[in-house]
Amino acid sequence: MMKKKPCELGRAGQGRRRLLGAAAVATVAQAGFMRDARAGWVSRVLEFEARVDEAVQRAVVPAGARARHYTPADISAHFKSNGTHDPDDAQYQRLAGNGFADWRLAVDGLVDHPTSFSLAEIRAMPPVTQITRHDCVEGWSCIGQWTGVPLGRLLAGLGVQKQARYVMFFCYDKVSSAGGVGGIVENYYESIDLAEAFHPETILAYAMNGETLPIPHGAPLRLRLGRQLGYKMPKYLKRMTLVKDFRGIEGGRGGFYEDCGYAWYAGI
Ligand SMILES: Nc1nc2c(c(=O)[nH]1)N[C@H]1C(S)=C(S)[C@@H](COP(=O)(O)O)O[C@H]1N2
Ligand SMILES: [Mo]
Repeated sequence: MMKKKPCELGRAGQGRRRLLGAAAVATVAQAGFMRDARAGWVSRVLEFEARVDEAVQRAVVPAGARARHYTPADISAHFKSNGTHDPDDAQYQRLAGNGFADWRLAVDGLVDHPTSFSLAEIRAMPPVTQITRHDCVEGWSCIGQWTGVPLGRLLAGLGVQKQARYVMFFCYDKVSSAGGVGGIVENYYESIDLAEAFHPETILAYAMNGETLPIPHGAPLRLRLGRQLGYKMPKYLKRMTLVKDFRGIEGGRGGFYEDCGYAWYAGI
């Protein structure tokens, strides 16, 4: 019998998380102002801050750096589900009702060969399995084992075009900002750059702790990254698009949490 630990509050990084939280509150206030006043310069300043944050983090964590890997004994007995637990979406519920046999992941945008993949096709690709820690911006961490296909391997066959800079992910669930800051209601979405997309620890996961990915954790497919916070890992994937710029998409900041004021680069 494997000894399993509960998820932990805090751990290393709790102080930083609290700081991040405070910064996020400040940024949310700024973002609210930005929306109301449509002040172009504020938006430019915020974008500059985001770029500086990313540059500083990338200097500290080299692009090829790996996440810490754990052993089966470290796996959390109960892995918290956060955000959406079961998308309230008719199409998703139909797909789930049929064990996701008809689900397909569309891939389009700046690729030579736009296509879509069934779950069976994704499961037939050479898998990787890794035991890593999930850190939520709210201050809790859980350790889990994920199995899936490296995103880079999947993209490599599609002919990613030179102008492409980001992979955008669109999900089945609708979410809204807690305090209604800026009145944001969106389908969950996220974005990562190509360096992150081609990192070997960046996987599209369909299994967790040796079992089919459960609905609370994003069935049938979710993104897993080694070195960023939980909100950068969209669940309930529907479509991926390669773009050179995400400013014209949804709230324009590259993701739902970002549109609510959190950093685009959420390095751990
Ligand atoms: N589609 C979607 N993806 C999502 C979320 C969500 O609400 N919807 N929540 C995010 C947040 S904040 C976290 S911490 C993780 C939670 O993943 P888990 O439910 O497997 O713990 O998913 C992220 N991805
Ligand atoms: Mo999170």
